[in-house]
Amino acid sequence: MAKSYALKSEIIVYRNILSWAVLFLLILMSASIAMAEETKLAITGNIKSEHGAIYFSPGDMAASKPVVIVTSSPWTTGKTRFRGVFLRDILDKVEADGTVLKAMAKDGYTVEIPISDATDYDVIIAYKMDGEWLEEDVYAPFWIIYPYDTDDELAQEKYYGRSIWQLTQLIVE
Ligand SMILES: Nc1nc2c(c(=O)[nH]1)N[C@H]1C(S)=C(S)[C@@H](COP(=O)(O)O)O[C@H]1N2
Ligand SMILES: [Mo]
Repeated sequence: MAKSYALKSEIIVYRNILSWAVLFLLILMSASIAMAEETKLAITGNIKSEHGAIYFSPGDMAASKPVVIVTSSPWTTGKTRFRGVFLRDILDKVEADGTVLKAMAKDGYTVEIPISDATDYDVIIAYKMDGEWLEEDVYAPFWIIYPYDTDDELAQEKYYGRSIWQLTQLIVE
């Protein structure tokens, strides 16, 4: 009688350990799913879309024809390789119809970019820098980059200000 009681409580202890282990695994799994979820860029406003915003993850962008800009910039030392896609190609893809882009970043920064910049210059939406994906909470998911070195006109505050990093939203107006 006493023996079977001890056995029973031992089973309960094991069962408890097992349920804690399962719970721990579930927490671990949901944490890694949350980490794998990339921040995306939402394009809204005057675009062709049945259901509102069109979203692009860095992976989605990387599936399009890549463009590389090798340039110096106020934020990097020496020449940096930025990889991305032409802003004009993305605007074409979503059938953007307007004159200005209201760009917003994860850090709260906002700036207006004339759509004419996309055709006047080889502006890119960058997702990689020197071969690495842009870093989360620094520049990710996207960074608007102008070819500052190839056009003297671009190496000025006006265009640096439009070089928004942590870009998460573009509203076409
Ligand atoms: N997400 C984000 N992008 C940004 C900014 C910012 O604060 N946040 N500053 C802008 C401005 S006003 C300029 S001039 C350039 C350079 O900013 P810095 O001199 O602070 O590096 O980046 C632009 N892009
Ligand atoms: Mo600025």
